[in-house]
Amino acid sequence: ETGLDGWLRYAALPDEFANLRSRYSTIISLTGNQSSPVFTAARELQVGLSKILGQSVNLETKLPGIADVSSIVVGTVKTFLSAGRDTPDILSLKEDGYCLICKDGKATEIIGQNEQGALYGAFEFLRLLSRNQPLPNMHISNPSAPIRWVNQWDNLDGTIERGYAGPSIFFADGYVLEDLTRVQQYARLLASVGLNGLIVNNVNSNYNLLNPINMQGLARIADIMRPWGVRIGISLYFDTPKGLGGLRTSDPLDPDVIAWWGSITSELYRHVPDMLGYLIKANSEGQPGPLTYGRTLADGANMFARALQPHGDGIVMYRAFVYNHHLDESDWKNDRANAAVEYFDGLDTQFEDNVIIQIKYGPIDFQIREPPSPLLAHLRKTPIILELQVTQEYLGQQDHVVYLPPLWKTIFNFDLHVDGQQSLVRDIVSGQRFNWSRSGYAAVVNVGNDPTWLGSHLAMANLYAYGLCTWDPQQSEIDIIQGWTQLTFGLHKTIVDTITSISMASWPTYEDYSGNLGIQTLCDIVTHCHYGPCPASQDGNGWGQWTRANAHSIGMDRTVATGTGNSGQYPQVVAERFERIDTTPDELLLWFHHVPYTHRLKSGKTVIQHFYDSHYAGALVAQTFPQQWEALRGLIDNDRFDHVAFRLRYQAGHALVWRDSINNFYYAKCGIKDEHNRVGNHAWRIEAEDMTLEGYAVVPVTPFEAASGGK
Ligand code: BDP
Repeated sequence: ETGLDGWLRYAALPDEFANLRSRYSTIISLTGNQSSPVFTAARELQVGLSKILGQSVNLETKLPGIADVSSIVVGTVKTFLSAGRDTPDILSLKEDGYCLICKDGKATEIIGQNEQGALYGAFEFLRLLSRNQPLPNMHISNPSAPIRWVNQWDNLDGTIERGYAGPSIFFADGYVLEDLTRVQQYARLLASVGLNGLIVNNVNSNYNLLNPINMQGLARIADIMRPWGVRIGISLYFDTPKGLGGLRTSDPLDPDVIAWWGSITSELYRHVPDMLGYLIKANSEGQPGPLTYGRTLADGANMFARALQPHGDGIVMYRAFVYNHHLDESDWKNDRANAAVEYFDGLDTQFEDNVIIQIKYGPIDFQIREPPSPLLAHLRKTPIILELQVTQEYLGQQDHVVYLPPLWKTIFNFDLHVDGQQSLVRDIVSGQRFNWSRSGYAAVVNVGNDPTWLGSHLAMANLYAYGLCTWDPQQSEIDIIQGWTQLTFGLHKTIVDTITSISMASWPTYEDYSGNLGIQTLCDIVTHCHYGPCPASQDGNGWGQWTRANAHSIGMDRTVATGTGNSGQYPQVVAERFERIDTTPDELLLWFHHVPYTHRLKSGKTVIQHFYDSHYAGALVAQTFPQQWEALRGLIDNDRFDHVAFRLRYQAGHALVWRDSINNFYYAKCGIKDEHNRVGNHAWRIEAEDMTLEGYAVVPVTPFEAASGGK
C-alpha cells in the first residue's frame, strides 16, 4: 500500500459482519446536483460501503418518503424538511453540523445543517462502520468553530517551504499545475475530518500568483475542491501593486493602491466566487508591509478588508507573526516573544469587521514547548485564528515520529484568566469567550506529491487529528490515535496498541532528547534548516530565539522584575505565576527564567542533571520504537511496514546524535559532571578516529559536540 488513501482505505470488514450486507444496499441523495457536497457524500458512501461490505451498493436520487430500511438517506435539513420529514430533533444543529440517525427497522438518515454538514456526517458514519463501532440511534454533532482551515506553504516554482514530502500538488514552474488529481484527493482527506478551507500558497507569497493564467488556475483548484466543501483563499505579497501593477508605491492609504487592490479582488472573485479571502504576512522576516510606508498594521489589514467587502463573506487573515529578524542579542531585553503584543497594542478596536488576526500558538515559533501566545489574551473585539503546524518543522520534519495532539492540548486547555474569568484558549478560539461569530483554527500542513502525503505514514495521524481537534478540541488524543490506526492500518489489537504506545510516547520523547524545560527545540537555527541538534546556534542569532547559555547559567529571564517583561503580557493570575520561579512549572522554567545550571527543579534534580538524564531517557525510549514496531510484521502490508521501520531505525540513531550533542555541548560549557558519569565518558565506544581506516581521513567536526571526541 502506498498511503495515498490515508485513513480512507475502507478495508473490508471480516466475514462475521456479513449481516451488515443486507442492512445497506442503497444510498439516496436528496440532491441530484453532482457538484454539491451532498452528492459527494452519497458517492463516498457508495464507494465506502461497497469496499467495507464487499458488495455493490446503489446510488439513487429520490425522496426519502419511499426509502426502505436498507437505505441510507443523505441530505440537508432543508431538503429533509421539503421532503416532508418532521425534524424537531435537528433544530439544534449549528453551521456545518450533522445528525446521524440509525434506528432499527428504519432507513438510516444523515442530515446536514448545510451541504458540508451532510458530507461530514457521511464520513463519520463510514468511520464508525469501518471501526466496527456501535451506530448511534441518534447523534448530533457540531463543530467547535466555523474556521477549520489548512495553510499550504507552496511556492509557484513547485517547491514547498518547510515541506518534507516532495514537490507541490498545486504549482510547478510558476503556474498552477494542469493535472490536479492530487488536489482532489487532498480535498477528500480534508473534508473527511471536517476541514473546510485551504490557503493554497506560501505566506512568503509571490505576486505572479495574480497573473491571468494563474487566476484561471486558482479557479480550477476552487472548482475541484468545492464539491468537498473546501473553499480556497490565497496569501498575498504586500508590495504587489508595485511589483505587478507597476505603481510607484504600495502604501495602503494611497488611492491608486486601494483602487488597484479593488480591481484585482473583483477579478479574483470572477474566477473564485466563494473565495475565503486573503492571508497576509507583512512586516515579518523581511517582508514589506504597512509599517514600510509609515502606516499602522490596521491600515494595512483594513485596505484588504475593504477590497473584499463588496464580494461576500471574504476575510483578511492578518498574521500576528510580526517581528524584527535582525535582533541584537547584546540588547537581550528586546525579546521576540514580546513582539506580537507590542505590535498589536491598541489596535483591537481599529480593524474592519472582516479582519481576523492569525496567531501562532506560542510567542516564538512552533517550538517543542511554548506557553500560549500572550496576544491570545489581548484581543476582545477582533476575532482570532489559532495557527498550528502539522508539518513538523522544528519537530523532526517527519523523520522523527511526533504525535502532536498532546502538545496542542497544552495550548487548548490553558486558562488565560482574561479579566479574571476562566478563559480557556479553546473557548477563546471557538468564539465563545468573546462572542465572535467567525474564528477558529489554521494549521500549516504542507502535503507534497509523495504518495504518503507528508513523507511518513505515521505523520498523517497529525493531519487526521488536526481535523478532529478543530471539530472538538476536547476529544481524547488516545481515542483519536486509536481511531486513526484502525482506519489506516487495521483493527487488530496489536496494531492499535503498538501505534498508540509509540505515538503517545513520541512528543515527550522528542522533547527529552531535543530541548527541555522550555529552552526550545535546540536545533540548527543558523542555516535555517531547523533540523538536527545545534545548541550553539540558539544564541547570537538575529531571530531572537535565545537561550542565554553561558558557563554558569541558562534561560531567558522574561520576568517583569529583572527580565524582558514578557510574563507581564499575560493576565494577572497567569503573569504572577510565570513571574516567580517557584510557581512556574518546570517544563517552562527556562522559557521564563535565567537560572544557574545548579538550580534545583521541583523534582529535586539540578537543571543540568535534568538535561543529562532527559537526553538519555528520551534517546532510550526512541531505541524501543523499532522493536515495538516489529510486532506489526505480517499484521500490516510490507510496504508500509518497511517504510515506517526504516524511519524508526533512523530516528533511534538520530536520537543518539541529539543526546550526545546536547549533553556534550552543555558539559563543555559548564564543566559540571554527570552524576551517572555518562556524559563525556564514552569509554565503551570505539571511536572512528581511533580505528585504522582505509580511505578515510580524520577531520574535526563542526559543531564539535556532534562527535564525541569532536572528530
Ligand atoms: C518560520 C519558518 C519560515 C516561515 C515563517 C512564517 O521557518 O519558513 O516563513 O515561520 O511562519 O517558522 O512566516
